Amino acid sequence: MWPDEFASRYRELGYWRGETFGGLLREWAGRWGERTAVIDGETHLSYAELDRRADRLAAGLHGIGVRAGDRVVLQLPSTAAFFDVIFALFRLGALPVFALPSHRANEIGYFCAHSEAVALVTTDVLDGFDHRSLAAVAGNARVIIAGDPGEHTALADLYTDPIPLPERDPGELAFLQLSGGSTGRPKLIPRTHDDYLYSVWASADICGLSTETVYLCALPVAHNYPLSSPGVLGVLYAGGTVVLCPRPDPATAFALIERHRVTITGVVPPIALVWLESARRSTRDLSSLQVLQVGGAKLAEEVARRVRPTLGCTLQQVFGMAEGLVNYTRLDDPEEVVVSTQGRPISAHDEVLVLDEDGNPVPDGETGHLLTRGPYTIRGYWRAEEHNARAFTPDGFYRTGDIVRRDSDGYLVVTGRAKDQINRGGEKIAAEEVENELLAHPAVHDAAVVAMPDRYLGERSCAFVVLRQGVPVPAANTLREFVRDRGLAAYKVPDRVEFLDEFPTTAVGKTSTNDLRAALRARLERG
Ligand code: OOB
Repeated sequence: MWPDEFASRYRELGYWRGETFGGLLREWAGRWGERTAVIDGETHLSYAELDRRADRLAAGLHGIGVRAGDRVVLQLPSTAAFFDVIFALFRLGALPVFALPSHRANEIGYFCAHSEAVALVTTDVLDGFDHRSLAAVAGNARVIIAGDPGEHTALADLYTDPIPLPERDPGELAFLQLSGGSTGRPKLIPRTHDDYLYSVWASADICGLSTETVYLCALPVAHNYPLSSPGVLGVLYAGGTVVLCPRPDPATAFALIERHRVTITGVVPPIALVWLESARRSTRDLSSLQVLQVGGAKLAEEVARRVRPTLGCTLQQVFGMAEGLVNYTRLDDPEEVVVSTQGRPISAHDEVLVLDEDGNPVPDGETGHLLTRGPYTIRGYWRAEEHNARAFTPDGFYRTGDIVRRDSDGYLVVTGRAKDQINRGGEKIAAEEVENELLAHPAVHDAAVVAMPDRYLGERSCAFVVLRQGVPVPAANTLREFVRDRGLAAYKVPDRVEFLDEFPTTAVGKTSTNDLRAALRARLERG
């Protein structure tokens, strides 16, 4: 949490407005009552209905023992139920832990255990996977299912007559987000009402949202980007309409854009690429679209240049992180800035440092490590003291692990990454987490996971493996299956597995991932 002097400054500046999510929904319902807040298929929910549903579900969750400060692991796709649950929890003061639909037993089990969750809210069957099976790893958490509950508690049965609940304190935690991570398990990111809401309303301003906004939520809603940059929460703040999109393929997304006259949406670079290809052949009317946001991973300049000519809308690059700092190109920036930079910070009080290897600031225009501190960037992960000592400087700057260049106007260009992470089309993979799973295989002596360049996703993952002596050699696919069977999300399963007799080492004897990446490049070039 922020030191007092910073907290008071952010309040005095008017960034932290003393609002809470639960309180705001009440205000919105008063102001925009019957306007449509959320569209999920044929279901249209007004602001007033959202407010009533949150009250009824809060009462039901209270009835089964969910209390202020409790953690609830939440794994829902982009559906209306997601909104009911988050606002019900906000009203109770209980903290959602935002898991993604692609997470499996490994991740969900860890989130439940580490957060000491009292409940796991998930769905029934999605993309062929039965999420009810995750009950096996929920530990003491009560399992609540949106959909057919099987032997578990049905979310639908929890809506009951509202009970009086005390207002929450804007300075307290609202929820826990997940970090993309670079070391071991994903870290939990504690966000308060005050700090997160600042990023939400300031983003809504920057993106020009209003009651006329129709936002297509094309990415999984629980991720920080579609949630708050400006995302669904920004749209609700502005009194607009959120259209939920079950899948981001062009057929599904374009049909929704046409039907609901969508004005703005946000995607990751691989989806932007597919949309640009399809838009040329599509007969859908996409003329309502004013802004296409692209972020989560680096957008190639060549692709960026195609957005306006192909879709006839403004591109907005978004370079953000669940830990806080979000950069946007502005809607009135010159095209050159929009296509060639990843934007500048939301706030005049986002402090940005670009440092060389020795920790000294580099001049504008030169690349260095990005560190940041500010009114909506956390000062530490949740219950991770040891890791925090490395991930944050003593004076509270977050080491993002990104390598950037800053120009004289404060715009950032992301040029690389210092963290052991693979950015697979916006989905982040911590190398160490996958290495640990590979190391559990009896034939594996050592493992190192690195990024390999990919035309479509930007990066894919490659696992280098040294086998134990004298064991039968497993097939690459056997190792991939092994990791999957250990309950790791599919996007973390190595795309490629390479066997080596030993790992190249650095001068001090550590595995040299640089050499591994070079070896991989050479192999890929040879074909
Ligand atoms: C967003 O959040 P996370 O937490 O999944 O990932 C953050 C990391 C950044 O540190 C950076 O390495 C990478 O993702 N990243 C980008 C990027 N946007 C994110 N790298 C290059 N260019 C970009 N435009 O990904 C996120 C959170 C809020 C808004 C947007 C994205």
